[in-house]
Amino acid sequence: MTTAKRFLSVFRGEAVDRPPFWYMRQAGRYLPEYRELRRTEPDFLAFCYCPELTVEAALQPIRRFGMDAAIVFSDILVLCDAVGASVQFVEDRGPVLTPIRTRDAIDALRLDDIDDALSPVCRSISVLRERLPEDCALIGFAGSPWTLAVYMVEGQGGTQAPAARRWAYADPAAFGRLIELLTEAAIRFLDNQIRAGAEVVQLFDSWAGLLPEDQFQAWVIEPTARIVDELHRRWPQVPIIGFPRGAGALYEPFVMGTGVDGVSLDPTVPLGWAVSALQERCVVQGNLDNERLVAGTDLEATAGHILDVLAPGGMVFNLGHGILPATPPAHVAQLSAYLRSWSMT
Ligand code: 1CP
Repeated sequence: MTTAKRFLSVFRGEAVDRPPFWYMRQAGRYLPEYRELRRTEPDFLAFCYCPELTVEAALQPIRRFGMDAAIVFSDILVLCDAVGASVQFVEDRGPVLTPIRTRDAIDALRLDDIDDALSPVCRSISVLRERLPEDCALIGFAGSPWTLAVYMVEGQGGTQAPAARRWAYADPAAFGRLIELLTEAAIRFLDNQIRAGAEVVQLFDSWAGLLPEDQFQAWVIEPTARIVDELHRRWPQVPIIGFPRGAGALYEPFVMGTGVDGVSLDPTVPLGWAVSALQERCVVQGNLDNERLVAGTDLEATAGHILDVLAPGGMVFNLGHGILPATPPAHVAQLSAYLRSWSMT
């Protein structure tokens, strides 16, 4: 069995010899060869729009660790940039955007340019498809509308999103317009990525955990369901993985209400609960704590426990959130060797 088949087989409900694995943020700053490559283009957005560099960045972890899937190297915020929000990545501070707080500011955003603006990402996907080992699946991705709206309204990440949450209560029609625009943008972007060669797509909703139930329904479940419906209609064979990070008990309505084929579990989701509440409806992915991978303690015992509980019902092994810059590559190598040696029997 080839590993591309292994990754895609899981989503078809077929038996596999071992679960496929990849890691969120498997490319990036924890790898010395990435840091060296990044020095050639200090502007991170320009880096994201240069296929020659992004193809190399995406291949680096595959060469070292032999994951069952590569993810195109880009960032969720390229979609904000492409609709006309000004995005800058500031060294040691992260992304900075001009905050969007009025209906006029929303009306100034444009969908017309996104195909052209994001064509380097799709170009990277088609080159990657040629260069990846045949047995390695290729994942495309986009930020979910709620999480992108958080960055656009706040003008930065890493907050409790007070302005976005308040605006959503005060003027749901205007805020809903922003969500709608981002939903359309995500559909077009992911459709283009699949056309270019992405075999699986993941929607990152990194700030889903900030919302109470009714708001989660309106700004996470409904837009995600629209994206999933539209992509399933156009590409019925392409699995869609949702990642509503921090959603807690709302993971269950998320899976039921969106129709995703897979759901990525953050490290706080109890495994037994994931089996009984989620796994009957979709493939689960996760959920080793990324800080444990930095520490490197009990990696095999912890990964083994995740595999024992989740593998029988259909899983993709991953972390509960992205690899951190402080992660020693030797720990990633150790975990990957263990995952490759693990067997269902
Ligand atoms: O200096 C650098 O090299 C920039 C660091 C960096 C990298 C390597 C950023 C800035 N983004 C990325 C790549 C990236 N981002 C990938 C592709 C790499 C891979 O997976 O192998 C992906 C899938 C993302 C997704 C992403 N970007 C998310 C969703 C996942 C998550 O972590 O929750 C989010 C929230 C972002 C925003 C972002 N981009 C970069 C930073 C520092 C941040 C977080 C800022 C914050 O909110 O605090």
